[in-house]
Amino acid sequence: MVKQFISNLWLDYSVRLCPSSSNIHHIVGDYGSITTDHFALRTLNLPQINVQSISLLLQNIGYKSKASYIFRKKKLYAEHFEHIDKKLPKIFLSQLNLQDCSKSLQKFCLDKFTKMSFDHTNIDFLFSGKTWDISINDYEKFLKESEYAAWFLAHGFGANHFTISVNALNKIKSLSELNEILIQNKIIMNKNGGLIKGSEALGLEQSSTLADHVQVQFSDGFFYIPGGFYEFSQRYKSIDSGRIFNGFIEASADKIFESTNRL
Ligand code: OOG
Ligand code: NI
Repeated sequence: MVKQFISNLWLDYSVRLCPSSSNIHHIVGDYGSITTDHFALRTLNLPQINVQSISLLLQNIGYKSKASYIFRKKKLYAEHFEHIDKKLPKIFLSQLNLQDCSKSLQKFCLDKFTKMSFDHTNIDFLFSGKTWDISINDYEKFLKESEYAAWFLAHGFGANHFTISVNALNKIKSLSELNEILIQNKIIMNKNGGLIKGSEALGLEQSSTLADHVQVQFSDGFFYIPGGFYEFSQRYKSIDSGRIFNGFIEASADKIFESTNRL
């Protein structure tokens, strides 16, 4: 059940949001086995679809919420989830706090979502894409206010990134070594906040590609906009506990979000 969900989510992400993921697998696969550290989901804090209601679905497949994160400037709230089977990927689930957004964005979302019904017995809605319509003008308008809002309203439900664990690549010693390989292969990386976000002392180093530009159907035609990206992470043992750090770092995550910014 949980494995089926993850493989369906991957299929949607790799086809619809991040077609370059197959090239990345081709490159990175030469250096060890590809293991997912985590993937990320985005949503809005409306009662039917907020972090709290999605977490119930995740609980049903064995995930537990482990920590929460706040991004004041971006108006986001997030939690990360871990599965009882530690081999399964962690999940980073965030929501846009609509109450902090403009009246016009609030109204647009309320009009679209309050009349929609989501089948909460079926976790498949987490990769159902966009079941509403939006014009390119509204997309551009909301993009000025919140890149996150525009991304979610254009793409809907699906993983915005998967993350390859550098720890699981037996032929790679460090994230910077992997970054070099990716850059040599002409992969375009997100340099906001530096190529590598975080540090060994913090327990986590991360880097990511810039999102692929993918074709999306708007109510008035097809347009290319940023879709999904790929992330790479290296986790370290904490000096205090001697255990590997499994959480996320707000300052780093803040920059990872920007991997879907338009160039
Ligand atoms: C999530 C960004 C944060 C991380 O690993 O810190 C994140 C997103 O872009 O939706 O995934
Ligand atoms: Ni991530």
